[in-house]
Amino acid sequence: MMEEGRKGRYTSSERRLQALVQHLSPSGSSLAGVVQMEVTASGPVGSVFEHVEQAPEDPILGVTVAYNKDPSPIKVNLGVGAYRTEEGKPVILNVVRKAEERLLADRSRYKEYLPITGLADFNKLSAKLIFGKESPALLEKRVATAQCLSGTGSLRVGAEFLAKHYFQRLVFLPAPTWGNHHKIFSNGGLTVKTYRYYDPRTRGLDYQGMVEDIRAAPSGSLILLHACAHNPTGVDPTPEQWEGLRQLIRNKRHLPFFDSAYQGFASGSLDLDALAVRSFVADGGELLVAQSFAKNMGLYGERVGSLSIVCKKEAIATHVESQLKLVIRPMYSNPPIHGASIVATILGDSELYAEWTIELKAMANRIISMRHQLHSAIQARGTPGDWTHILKQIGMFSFTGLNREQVAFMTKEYHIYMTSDGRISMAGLSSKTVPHLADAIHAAVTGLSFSRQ
Ligand code: PLA
Repeated sequence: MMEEGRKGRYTSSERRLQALVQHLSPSGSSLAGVVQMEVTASGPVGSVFEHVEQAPEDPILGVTVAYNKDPSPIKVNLGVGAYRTEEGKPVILNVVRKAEERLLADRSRYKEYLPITGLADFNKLSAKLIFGKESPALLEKRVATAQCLSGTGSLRVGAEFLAKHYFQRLVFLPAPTWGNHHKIFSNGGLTVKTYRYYDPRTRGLDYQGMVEDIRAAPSGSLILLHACAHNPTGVDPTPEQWEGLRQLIRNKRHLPFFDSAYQGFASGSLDLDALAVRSFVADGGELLVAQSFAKNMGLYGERVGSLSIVCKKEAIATHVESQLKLVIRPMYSNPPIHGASIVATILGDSELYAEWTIELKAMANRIISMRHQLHSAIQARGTPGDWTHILKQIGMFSFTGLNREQVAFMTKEYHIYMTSDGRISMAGLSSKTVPHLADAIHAAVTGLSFSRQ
């Protein structure tokens, strides 16, 4: 009764604030006093978001934010892994243009909602690309595939599905790994741990450490593996090491989750880059794969990718797919249509497919040639240290070994932007910018101010 009486004396904005205070401090010692102090005739004083702190920029995408603010004409962005031409320009593949022209000309197409799991043709073709035409899992129809929002969205949907339906909540990530993995998996409801992966002394794989950690993980753990072109290190297991890992993971009854963000970018061959995944499918065991078409088709902003879950039987895959829909529907309802239509057009047409593989190989080759040019330029300057890892590393990135201070120096003095762990995107480099980068590396390593001309 007394509450009712008090309520009647407050204006609606006072009541809203009262509800907020109640929400923030349910025990609300002197509620009426607080409300009176905080409210004026014109409404509440200050912002209800006053306590919200400034968040740091993303460690990778924030590099581009800083780069964009720099007015220097010599600046170079080697932060995010985005392919650039020799002229330093972003590129749209010719096959993508052709596919888009076809889509535009086809008047029978609509912009209706896609089903929750996306474009059916895209899903079939995407799964075929990673598993191979003759894949037993595909022939036996025991793969559930959902089109998701690029690689990130596919990982996130996979994480949430596992948190809901898998008995083990532990996911082991390589140390180091793509920084976003940690947040994707913990936000998806899993507990994140790491396994040893990279040895800074050898600048290679710590295979022994990796095996020990995966062996020591509780049976049934989720093991996140980069299908190829490990980010950020550029270090992949050899085929023999993959075989050892496969046996270990299967013996321990762990569940592998592959992140395939660079198929075709490592070797230039789509099939070679899928070998690790295919070897795990060939043994008949279960696994998950997140695919991205951001890099290999240059469809970064189209957000096109897929999650495939390989199951033991067709009926199980059907159930799994039905549950994926329950994860996706309240998250973003259904995926966008345009990017998936481009990919389906290219993968479904033998001529376009053949042309794509040529363009993809050209991108991979340009990256490899940047490795050689950078290595030679560093050699030519007599920079101390062994730089052969620049040649040996695979994929879009080079994990240079430069430390945080050296990176900060290169950004400040040479306007070269890269992630603070010393990773550089080789795909952002060109013949014109290689000498500038080599000068900066030389200066950072020797502590000298090398000529910038
Ligand atoms: N997985 C790995 C290993 C990646 O490196 C990236 C992208 C993704 C997934 C996700 O890509 P997508 O969602 O765009 O398909 N890594 C980039 C970009 C290229 C980024 O950080 O978002 C990178 O610079 O590391």
